[in-house]
Amino acid sequence: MNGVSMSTMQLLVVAILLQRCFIPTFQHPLDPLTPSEINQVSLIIQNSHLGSAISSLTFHFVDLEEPEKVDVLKWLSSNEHNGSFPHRRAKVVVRARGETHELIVDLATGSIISDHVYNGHGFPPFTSKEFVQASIISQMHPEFKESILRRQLNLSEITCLPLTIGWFGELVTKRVLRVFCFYRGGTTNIFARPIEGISILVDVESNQVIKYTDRFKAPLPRADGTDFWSSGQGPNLGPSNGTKTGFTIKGHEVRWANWAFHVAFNARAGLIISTASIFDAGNKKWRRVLYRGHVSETFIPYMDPTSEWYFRTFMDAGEFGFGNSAYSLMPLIDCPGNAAYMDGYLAGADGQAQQVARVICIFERYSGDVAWRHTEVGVPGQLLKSGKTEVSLVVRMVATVGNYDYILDWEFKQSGSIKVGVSLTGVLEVVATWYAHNGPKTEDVYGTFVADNTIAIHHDHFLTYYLDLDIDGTNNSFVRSKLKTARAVGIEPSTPRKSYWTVVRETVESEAKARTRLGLEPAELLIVNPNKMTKLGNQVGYGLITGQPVTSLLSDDDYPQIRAAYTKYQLWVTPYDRLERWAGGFYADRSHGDDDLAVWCERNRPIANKDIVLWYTVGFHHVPTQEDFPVMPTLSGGFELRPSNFFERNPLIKQ
Ligand SMILES: *[C@@H]1O[C@H](CO)[C@@H](O)[C@H](O)[C@H]1NC(C)=O
Ligand SMILES: *[C@@H]1O[C@H](CO)[C@@H](O)[C@H](O)[C@H]1NC(C)=O
Ligand SMILES: *[C@@H]1O[C@H](CO)[C@@H](O)[C@H](O)[C@H]1NC(C)=O
Ligand SMILES: *[C@@H]1O[C@H](CO)[C@@H](O)[C@H](O)[C@H]1NC(C)=O
Ligand SMILES: [Cu+2]
Repeated sequence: MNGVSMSTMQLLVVAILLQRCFIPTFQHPLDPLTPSEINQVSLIIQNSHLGSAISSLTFHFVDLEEPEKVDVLKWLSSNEHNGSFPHRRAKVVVRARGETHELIVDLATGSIISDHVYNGHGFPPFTSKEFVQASIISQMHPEFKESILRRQLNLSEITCLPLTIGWFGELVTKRVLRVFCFYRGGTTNIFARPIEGISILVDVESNQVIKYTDRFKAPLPRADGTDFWSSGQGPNLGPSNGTKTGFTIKGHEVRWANWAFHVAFNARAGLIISTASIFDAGNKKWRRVLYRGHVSETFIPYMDPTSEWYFRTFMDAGEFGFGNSAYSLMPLIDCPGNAAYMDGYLAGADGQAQQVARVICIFERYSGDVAWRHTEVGVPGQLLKSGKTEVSLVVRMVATVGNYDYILDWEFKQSGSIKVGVSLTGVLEVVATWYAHNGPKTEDVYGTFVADNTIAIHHDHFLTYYLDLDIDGTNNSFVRSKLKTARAVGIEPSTPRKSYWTVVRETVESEAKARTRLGLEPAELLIVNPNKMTKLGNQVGYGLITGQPVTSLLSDDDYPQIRAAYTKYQLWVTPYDRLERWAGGFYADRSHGDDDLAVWCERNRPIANKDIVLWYTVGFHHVPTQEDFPVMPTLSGGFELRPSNFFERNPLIKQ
């Protein structure tokens, strides 16, 4: 080989290596931390004074410390993005020597710029290592082994699951998990076969069983008929690989049709949509719509008040993490053949970056629906028909928190609408009972018989969304337009009508007045830019089209309700505060409800012509049915953000 071909060869090798070693880097101020940034953060903390107690240093939360909104907007609007790039900092929560440290780490200087010990109520999310440990400790506990042998069950067929326990007025709270066990014995649907009566309390800090109870025995539900795995739903049964994609993804930025937005992923919220803008073909301008949107908190209270169940009042996003609970999507089942995928990165308990491949998918949806249509019969001699088929862009993630799967969709439409979808599927939490099936004597059960000796417990799902809308700019107002019945009096010439309805617009001045219980009276809920009008003199805005008006039915003095007080209203509006993002408070595990949306709102801050945030809760009261067993067909809900006098006319009609 001569010298020239050697160097060509070397170039080739370098090119291949570069491709293999491709490391994602950030290019947008809201890009999630890259794996190398996560590892850098971990190293900085390990090397600090906190690292000296290395055996007890655990990482509970590692995320981008959000730059100031003004800095992000300045950078985005600077020509060619040549302004100064907002700082790259990480917000980190670690536990060390029994204390919770909140740290801000600056990545440019490689230093910890603040270290604050959190002494308030509640704890950071558990690490997956802690969940695994709690389960192992329980299964090795001698009294547990005895209980299993007494029940004549095989110890190798047990799966134990640790559950968060909420707060019920205790003065001193510890980081503990309550562990419950299930029997596989011929099924993969572990949730279908609870071993009743046994409850194990594990202290997560000392790694010990601190309370063991074996209160009673109940029949073990049958294994047959519970499996959903064997029904052969392997991959590749979906529709064939279809259409070419009409969108582009550059880093985390997505462009499609008239939309441009940013997609991020973190441990707590999972999927995050940021800086969504729409191109207005009418005036050839990009216009801002949504600064940030994501799931903020969830609340899933079960309605069995007995001692093995009363505490099951989960706040999944804060206690477990929706991003922590996200797994790689299944092509052609979770997302269609024309989907593109994005990977996500999380920090493990040791602070090291872990990849979740294909955690988010993005695809064009050809729903078969009609975007608009009309048949005109009024033009003499002609039958005019026209319309447009609906094609939208969907961004999707799935969080599997234990038994339940939440399919989270953000659907962008060319009409300017953003539809947010939540679909529930997965496996129900059931209790085993002596009753074989429903009958006159079974009035004391707290759910629905879904199989022999098996009751699926009543419960709710509340998913509260954080929606920082910035309609055509940062300062917005919340307008509640009530539809009021008016009497048809004083109209000349007189009318035979007695009544009609009219719209009474009210700009809501303060956050306490903005709290809304839907469904009591008809109202239009609008976020407007009070400083912008259409040419026709209407205030530019977006409407919130809500789903089912579901609020929590628990009494206000019930502990879980105190922790999730915000679920008494579906809608809240607060002034933007960078620190107010998690509706149930950042420290959700064992929280006392003293740092949540309802408490922030007590300050009753002004919200008119301010940077404001909408909090909307998608709720489901779930009375289980037999069809939900052994695995539940999806049940969907959601809401829509729809332009309201935002455009001068229907943006689907080319001008
Ligand atoms: C960015 O570019 C614009 C023109 O393209 C220039 O006027 C401005 O000074 C630049 N800003 C910086 C910070 O370089
Ligand atoms: C217990 O379960 C294990 C694993 O499934 C199996 O190998 C073993 O034979 C079982 N033992 C008994 C006594 O059935
Ligand atoms: C779909 O087809 C294209 C072109 O035939 C191919 O490049 C792509 O890998 C296929 N995708 C999947 C998910 O099979
Ligand atoms: C936007 O709101 C801020 C305070 O929240 C205020 O200082 C500013 O004047 C407002 N801007 C406009 C254009 O009204
Ligand atoms: Cu449910």
